[in-house]
Amino acid sequence: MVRPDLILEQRRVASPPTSEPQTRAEALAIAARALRSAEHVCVLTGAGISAESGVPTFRDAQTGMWANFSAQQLATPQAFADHPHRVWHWYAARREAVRAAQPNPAHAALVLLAARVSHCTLVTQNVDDLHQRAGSRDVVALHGSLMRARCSAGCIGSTEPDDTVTTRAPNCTACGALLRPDVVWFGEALPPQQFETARSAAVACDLFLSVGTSNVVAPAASLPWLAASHGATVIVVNSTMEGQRQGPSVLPLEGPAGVMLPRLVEAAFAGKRTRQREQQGGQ
Ligand code: BJW
Repeated sequence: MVRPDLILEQRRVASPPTSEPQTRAEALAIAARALRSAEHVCVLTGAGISAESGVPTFRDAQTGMWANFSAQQLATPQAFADHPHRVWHWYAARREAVRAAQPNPAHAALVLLAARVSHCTLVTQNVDDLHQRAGSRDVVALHGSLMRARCSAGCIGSTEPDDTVTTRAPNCTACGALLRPDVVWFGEALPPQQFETARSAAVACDLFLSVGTSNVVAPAASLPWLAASHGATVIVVNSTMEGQRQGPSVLPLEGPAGVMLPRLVEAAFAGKRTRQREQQGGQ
């Protein structure tokens, strides 16, 4: 039988942490070294990356007319079955908030990162479109899109919702059933191809970067540990490390993503040419 520890030894590991970093500056320097030497980076983002754009995180307490509901109660097939118009209205209000928001420096730092490393896979649990608007390409969206709708009876594919009336779920133009947000609710399966891409990237990467996620929702939450079990270093960027898993392969970077990510990318790649320039042999 092949010993798993020997398999891990054979993998190229991106400068794993050697000792517990003492200060934030030290943690940043160690993480930057790991990032600079990585060949394949897999990034997993959550709601925290959009917080500094003014988009509430999923587990933030709701405000205004939604204050009596929790997001966990509204994001379920049962909630839509029981109160489709209430659920539609909540999603329409969130679409409006996202349309008014702009990508922040954390989204921009990931665009820069993708240009600096040989291979970067960006996986998001977010349903906003801020990564795409920042300029990230080939975003692997595990939980669907807030900006799209589909027939609740499954007869048509994804469509852009008409938000002229936001308080009632519209009917499908093909079969008359209600349209629903094109997102993945609790108890629903993730898009299989997207999840397979994310899983393969977690297995293959030498550095996994987890940003702004509470890491509690399966199966996305398994990705960092899948990466770690295949020898990758895991950098966790979060405004708080409370509730985040620790371990010998984990480098915690505590602070707002909009501050920590640009610093990390700058520290890792200061003076290093972009991949495009390297390929062109440019100056
Ligand atoms: C900052 C910051 C700053 C703040 N800088 N950081 C028991 C009962 C029922 C179900 C289950 C159960 N046990 C397990 C399950 C399965 C379930 C699950 O995991 N539930 C857990 C809650 C326990 N999972 C599922 O149901 C999934 N499906 C599934 O398992 O299917 C099986 C199946 C197979 C085959 C056939 C059928 C079924 C589906 C999960 C779908 C999740 N969907 C949602 C809603 C999307 C639509 C919408 O947005 O309305 O996705 S839930 C919600 O959580 C949303 C998010 O993408 C996801 C993750 O949240 P995220 O991004 O981590 O946000 P927060 O708010 O939790 O955290 C923010 C973080 O940012 C915090 O850590 C802050 O500290 C940090 N932060 N500001 C950096 N400035």
